[in-house]
Amino acid sequence: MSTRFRLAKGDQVVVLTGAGVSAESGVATFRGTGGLWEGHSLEQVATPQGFAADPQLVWRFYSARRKARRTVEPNPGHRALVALEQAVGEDRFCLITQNVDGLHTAAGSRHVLEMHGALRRTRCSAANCPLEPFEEDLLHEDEVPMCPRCGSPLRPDIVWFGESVLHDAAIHKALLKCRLFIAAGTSGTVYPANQLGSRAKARGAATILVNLEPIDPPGVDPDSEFDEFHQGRSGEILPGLVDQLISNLGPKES
Ligand code: BJW
Repeated sequence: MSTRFRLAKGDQVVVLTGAGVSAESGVATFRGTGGLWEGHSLEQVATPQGFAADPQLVWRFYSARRKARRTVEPNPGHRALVALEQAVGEDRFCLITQNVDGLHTAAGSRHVLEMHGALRRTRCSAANCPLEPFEEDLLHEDEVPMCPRCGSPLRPDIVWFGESVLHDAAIHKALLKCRLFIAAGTSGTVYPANQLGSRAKARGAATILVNLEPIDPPGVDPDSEFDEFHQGRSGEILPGLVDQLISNLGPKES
């Protein structure tokens, strides 16, 4: 399926990605059969209360994710988004990702906002501790690491339910002048990421959804925030979509 949208030079493009974009790299998605939540209670592993109750269980969950991350590589979907950024320019492109796997940066994307944190970072669980989040790839399967500054348990630098997402101000700024918004590989179940499409649309952006399953698609759901739906695997759809956008890139609008 081709897109009816055309970009002009200078247009601001915002892309939101979710777990589906990393699925073809071999990273499990969250919901549904075989998803990361299967066999885990999300209250136990993805809330600050779950961490307070059993930090070792949470570290075991994220250590398994860190270990799995070591063996995966970016896929054609990630690489297509690198090409799109290079074509429109880093200053006109913003890639907002809910993914914590770092695969967009590994692929070569530069303007990336990881709104749900990063698997490769650890931070102190105490709110007022001066320790900065730091990068590490250690597994903590059998011990809970402690903060060298205040002695509180260290935790993965991941945004759990009930916590504020990262880069809120930068996300807001990117949406202000957005002309094209593409959401890819996300179930749209988690706030506030699931509001970004309608926020972009309210600012006049054209909106495209790329997803394996239909999520309130345009034409079926009259209230859909998306103007266009491309159903399929992002690793197969995004390269073609990006090719079209790049080859039809028009002159700067006056
Ligand atoms: C493919 C594909 C392929 C597959 N190609 N597609 C009541 C109480 C407390 C809070 C709330 C509440 N009601 C609402 C809230 C707010 C809450 C929320 O949204 N909850 C809902 C679930 C009900 N949100 C928050 O708490 C957020 N903070 C916040 O709102 O702060 C203000 C606030 C605080 C308190 C109260 C109210 C407001 C923070 C959200 C943090 C989310 N964190 C997680 C887990 C940690 C990360 C980790 O461990 O890795 O982030 S949740 C999990 O879901 C993860 C993901 O980033 C996120 C989104 O999932 P995603 O990416 O969409 O994946 P899936 O699996 O759902 O979907 C994959 C899709 O891909 C599917 O559709 C497939 O079809 C598709 N697909 N293969 C293309 N090859």
